[in-house]
Amino acid sequence: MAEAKKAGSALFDRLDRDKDGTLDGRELRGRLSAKELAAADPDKDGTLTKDEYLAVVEQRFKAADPDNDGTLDARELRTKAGRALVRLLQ
Ligand SMILES: [Ca+2]
Ligand SMILES: [Ca+2]
Ligand SMILES: [Ca+2]
Repeated sequence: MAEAKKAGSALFDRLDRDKDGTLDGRELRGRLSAKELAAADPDKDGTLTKDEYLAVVEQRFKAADPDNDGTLDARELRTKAGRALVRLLQ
């Protein structure tokens, strides 16, 4: 989980091309659908702060980790939830 968040944090900085501290739909480049973006954006400003983005990473990580041991093994990464997390981190 710590690694997933570190990767998410580094990716966030890379995707935030205008360095305003948020990601808009364009900067996310298809990583989240419009619907997923809306669900991840509680303040409804159409952009994700790093906290909002990492909350999605955490949510997907938990969904992909049914045995709750805080790590994802190869099998867990191949599940639908695991692949959804990987999509978000690359
Ligand atoms: Ca930005
Ligand atoms: Ca927001
Ligand atoms: Ca696990």
